[in-house]
Amino acid sequence: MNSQHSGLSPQQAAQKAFVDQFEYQPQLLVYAPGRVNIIGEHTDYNDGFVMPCAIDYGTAISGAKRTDSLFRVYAVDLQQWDEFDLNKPIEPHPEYKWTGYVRGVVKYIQQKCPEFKCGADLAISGNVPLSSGLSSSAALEVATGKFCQVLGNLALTNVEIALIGQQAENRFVGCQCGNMDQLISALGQKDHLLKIDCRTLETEPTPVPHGVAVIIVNSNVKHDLVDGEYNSRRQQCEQAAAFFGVKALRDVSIEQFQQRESELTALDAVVAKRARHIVTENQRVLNAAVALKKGDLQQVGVLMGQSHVSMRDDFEITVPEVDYLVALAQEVIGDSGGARMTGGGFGGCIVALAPEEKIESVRKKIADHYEKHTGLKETFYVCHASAGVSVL
Ligand code: GAF
Repeated sequence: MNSQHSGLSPQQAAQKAFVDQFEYQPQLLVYAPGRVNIIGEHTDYNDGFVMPCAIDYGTAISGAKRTDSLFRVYAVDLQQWDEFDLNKPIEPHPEYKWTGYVRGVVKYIQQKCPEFKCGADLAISGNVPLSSGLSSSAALEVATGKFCQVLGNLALTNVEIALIGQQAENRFVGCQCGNMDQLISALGQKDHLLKIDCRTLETEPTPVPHGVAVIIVNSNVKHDLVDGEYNSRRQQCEQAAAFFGVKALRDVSIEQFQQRESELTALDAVVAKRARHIVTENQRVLNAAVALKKGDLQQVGVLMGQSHVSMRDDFEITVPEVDYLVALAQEVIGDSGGARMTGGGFGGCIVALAPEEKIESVRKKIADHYEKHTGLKETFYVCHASAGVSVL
């Protein structure tokens, strides 16, 4: 879903397309944002900690209730249609992957709220760059969930909507993702990062420090078709948790890990590296939250740098283009902030926190070198920490 070339906002594009395609007036407009994760990667499905913010790119759904049980869905940016019937078993679409996020959410909403029976017409448009680690899929899931909740007047909280989105992705689409992306899309707060405890679902907002920019640079290495790599990381983490005899790696401290690291390495060196990333990354999130509160950007930058190295060497989810982007950004930012890969990995984006006055020099450094070195053109965004899902 991508409305960015039409010149319209996702909300405007969805509203306009609804009228053009369905030829009557919509009754509801919802919007859910994508996200960027500042620190805490792959820790969510280990019951650990993450610190993302919602971004000012997202997905809008304009729609209206029908009198029958049909769901008719138009994806504005792809110019594709989907149609399914709430009175029949909801199965995956044979061709279009995006439909899984809508169908999956509707299916699990129906399971949780059997009273949800009304069909609907929907026009969907978004501007989250696709396959780049900024959670276009979570934005679509959360927007769909919110749309159904309001349309059906269902007693669902935003947290429940987020968890239904995750369930759709796990069971319907087949990616064993954690809960971070959907939670931040549902719960984001304007101008704040949100530390999330992915086990207890407790959240703690921290303001983005005054004068600090959240910069995102897309390597434009698409991370499509890597669900297998993602799922295998999850399995390796589960193997490590079983070795330590705990429910999830969240329950292993750095000291406990170090005590038994050589034993685990002898058994399976790859699993040991994966576990080392998770155990150290959890601690980095906690440390970063403390440093941010004190306004200690230098320390946040150190932790972001360590996080990147850990993702590159232990979790092995970065690619050379992304490593290069991080190095370029770090060179300019120095100890005034930090940069790291963000998201699931295998391509996608980097995120940097830097004083606003450094934005242009980071942009220039990357523009001068990235394409020459990699043959790919980057996309540069300065984004603003934004509110979560809303009904407009
Ligand atoms: C993807 C997943 F969907 C998230 O749950 C999370 O694991 C992230 O990768 C890595 O931190 O976005």
